[in-house]
This record gives sequence, structure tokens and C-alpha cells, in this order.
Amino acid sequence: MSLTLFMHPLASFCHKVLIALYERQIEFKAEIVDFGNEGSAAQFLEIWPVGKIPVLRDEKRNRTVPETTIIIEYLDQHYGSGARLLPPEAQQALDARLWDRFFDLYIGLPVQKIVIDRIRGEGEHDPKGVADARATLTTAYGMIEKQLSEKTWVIGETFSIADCAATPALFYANTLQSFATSHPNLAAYFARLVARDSVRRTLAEAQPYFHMYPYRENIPAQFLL
Ligand SMILES: N[C@@H](CCC(=O)N[C@@H](CS)C(=O)NCC(=O)O)C(=O)O
Repeated sequence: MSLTLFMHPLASFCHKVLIALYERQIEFKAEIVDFGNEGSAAQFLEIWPVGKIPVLRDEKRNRTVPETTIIIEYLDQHYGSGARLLPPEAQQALDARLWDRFFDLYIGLPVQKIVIDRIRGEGEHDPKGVADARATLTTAYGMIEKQLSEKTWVIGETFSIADCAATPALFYANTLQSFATSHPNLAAYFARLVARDSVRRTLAEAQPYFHMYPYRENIPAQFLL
């Protein structure tokens, strides 16, 4: 098999790429990176020294592709079937790129900040940073709520890379600051996302690992084993 995805089934940014792979029915081999295991971590750092998962390795083209947005664009160019996740029409492509960045930067990263703070040791907490991250989530929820009025997916009727980014970012954000009742458009959009086969499969594969998530008590029962 040509494609290997270095990933972890619990990791939000890995979900983004898994959803893309499943949407476009692309075959790949998953290689789990365990940052808690010195050997596994060291091996992965050889591949991508900044140590962020996922990374895609394509033996056929002899390419190592990091960064989720680039991985999804690469897959769109070379693999898969059905509608591309980066729409061919220029304005739609810009919208998809914008909202892909938006979900990574203003939902995904604040979520990471809040979650990592919970597992930090005594004296290592950053209350101001966590408060800022929570404020960013609040602002972002309000903007997404507006964007989604009269839209099925983030950029309209086309499911795109932006929805791949949105799904895991919102899944974990919802465990930190619920939008279930405060943001009806967002809540309805999230319900549409988690009903998609690609997302159901990704979340089902994450289920055995959810006990490792620092805010596991806030994961809605429908997603648990
Ligand atoms: N900008 C990166 C972010 C990837 C990222 O933050 N991955 C997390 C897992 S969700 C990670 O590798 N964390 C490990 C660490 O920071 O040590 C991308 O889009 O690929």
C-alpha cells in the first residue's frame, strides 16, 4: 500500500485527515504514534522534527507530507474519488481555505491550550492563557453561528476541507464550552456532521481511546462505547 498515515486515533488534527480519507475512499495504512513511548516518539521525530501529527508518507511518489491542510490538498490532487474537498471553483476554494484556517486556528488551537493545561503539573498552569482561549472560543462560536445561517455545510451546499477541519475541532470544543443550546445553527450543523459515515467511522475508531482524554467526563454519551 502506497500511503501511510502517522497518527493517533484520539488526536483532533488526525481526525481531520481521517475524515478526508474516508470521504474520498482512499486506502491507507495507519501507523500509531505514541508520544508516551520514547521509541515511538523518537522514530516519529526523525520523520517530522516539530513532532506534530498527522504526517502522510506516500511511497509511490516518495513524498512525506505534513500539516493537515496540505495533506488534504495533496490527497485531492493524487488520490480518491468523488467531489474534491478543495472545490475547483475559485471563490469557493477561497472560502474553503478561509474556514479551514478558521477552525484550526480559532477552535482547534484554543481547545489544545485548554486541554493541555488540565494535564500540566503543579506550577505549570497558565490561567490567563486558558481564559484567553475560552474567550476565543466564544468569539468563534458567534462567528460560526452567523456563517451557518441558511447553509448546510460551512461554505454552502458543498462538503469541503473546512468541514473536515470543523468536525474534530467542534467535537472537542463542545466538551469544554457546550454550544448545544446557546448556538442553534452550530448545534444543528454539528448534528449533521456527526451523522456522516466518514465522521461516524472516525469517532468509532476513537472510542477505545476516549478514556485518555482529559475532559472525558464531558463527552456526550452517544459517542461512548
Ligand atoms: N498545524 C498542525 C497541527 C497538528 C497538531 O497540533 N497535532 C497535535 C495532535 S492533535 C500534536 O501532534 N500534538 C503533539 C504535540 O504537540 O506534542 C496540522 O494541521 O497538522
